[in-house]
Amino acid sequence: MADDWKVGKKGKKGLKKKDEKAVLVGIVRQDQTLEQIEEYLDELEFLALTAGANTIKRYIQKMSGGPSSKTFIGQGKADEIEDFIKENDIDMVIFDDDLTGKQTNILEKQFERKIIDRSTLILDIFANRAQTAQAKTQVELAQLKYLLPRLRGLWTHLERQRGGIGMRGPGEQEIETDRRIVRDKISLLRKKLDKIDLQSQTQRKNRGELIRVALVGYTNAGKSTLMNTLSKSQVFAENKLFATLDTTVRKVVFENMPFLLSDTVGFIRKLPHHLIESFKSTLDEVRESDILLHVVDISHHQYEDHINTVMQTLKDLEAHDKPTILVLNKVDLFEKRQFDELLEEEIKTDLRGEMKEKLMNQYDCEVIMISALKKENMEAFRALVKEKIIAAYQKRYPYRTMQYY
Ligand SMILES: Nc1nc2c(ncn2[C@@H]2O[C@H](COP(=O)(O)OP(=O)(O)O)[C@@H](O)[C@H]2O)c(=O)[nH]1
Ligand SMILES: [Mg+2]
Repeated sequence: MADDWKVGKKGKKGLKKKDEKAVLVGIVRQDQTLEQIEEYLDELEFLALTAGANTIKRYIQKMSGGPSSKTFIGQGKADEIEDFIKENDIDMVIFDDDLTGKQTNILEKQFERKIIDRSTLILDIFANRAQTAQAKTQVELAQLKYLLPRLRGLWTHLERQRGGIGMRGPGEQEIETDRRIVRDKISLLRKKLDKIDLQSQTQRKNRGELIRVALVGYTNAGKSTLMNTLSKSQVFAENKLFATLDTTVRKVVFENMPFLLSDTVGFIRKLPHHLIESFKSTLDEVRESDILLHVVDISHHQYEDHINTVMQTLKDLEAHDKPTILVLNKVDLFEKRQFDELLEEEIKTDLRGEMKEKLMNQYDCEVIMISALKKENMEAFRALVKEKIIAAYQKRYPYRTMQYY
């Protein structure tokens, strides 16, 4: 059918096969609610879509005793999923949690389909999005680190496939050889990264005395859009997860006051820790900044969860003690969804105020509502950022006459 084919992006790759079909699988643990898992799967579906897969069906399994070490979801559920994917021509099964090598093998063998877990999916998206040598090396390093502890399980799988009389699968020795190859590659990539890091360190040092402001936030919150609005530069912004991997830094001037603004990769719940480790140098931009603008998609019903994930990740990076403005973005969307059209302006203002107050107390930082896309409340936002920058200059150069304001 002609409909099965569409022209690939910009025609570069010629014809692209129709998007792949996926089913999603999540488990509800003892301390979790079904609702929570549904929301997690919403996010997983968005991740799958970003990677090019359409979700056909979701499976949620209650596992009060924790996941099964063999099939993760239990044999009964696995059989049910097997029937569905074989009847419906599904290409892959995506799990919201990370699987062990052993679980992956067992499931792959039963389903005869690609088995993908959350980390693999995120790593795959990152691999596709990486543009610079630095990002590419960082992703490859994370992928190999993820693979290393799973090699044994994967080998067992190969062993079984090859198995037969007189065919003893690979022994410890061969697994060890493979491990060594992966380890060698890891150390090679590390060296390569160190070299690149050194270059970017020098670059950062050369930026001189300007105050550095970093945009941080959950993926898709609107960081790149805000960067574009503030600096009039064209950073790639898209309604997809992880549109931006590489750090972009721009010099911005607010009424004679210059500063550096950086936009970088966003965070997400359960971001594979190897990825954070590998992206440490990209995230140095965040760690070395003077002020954080924590951008939040206020129209997302899980925005508080998002704020907490970002704050935890900042803590992991040891970047949580900086002056921070919580930027509640997409206020246009939020109000379209939450406010009745006929609501009086005064009441709207009150409701906005209440929300701001609540978050201010909850997170103990400045809060402002904006729409980066519709450019709403940008004047107040600029004034607030300017105030923070002046404070940062004063703190850094207490005895100097300021030339900036
Ligand atoms: N309605 C609305 N959409 C926005 C706003 N800011 C960003 N977006 C959209 O949200 C999506 C993600 O934005 P992006 O800047 O790429 O997010 P990032 O991942 O944080 O860099 C894009 O489709 C933007 O157009 C806003 O204030 N209002
Ligand atoms: Mg972005």
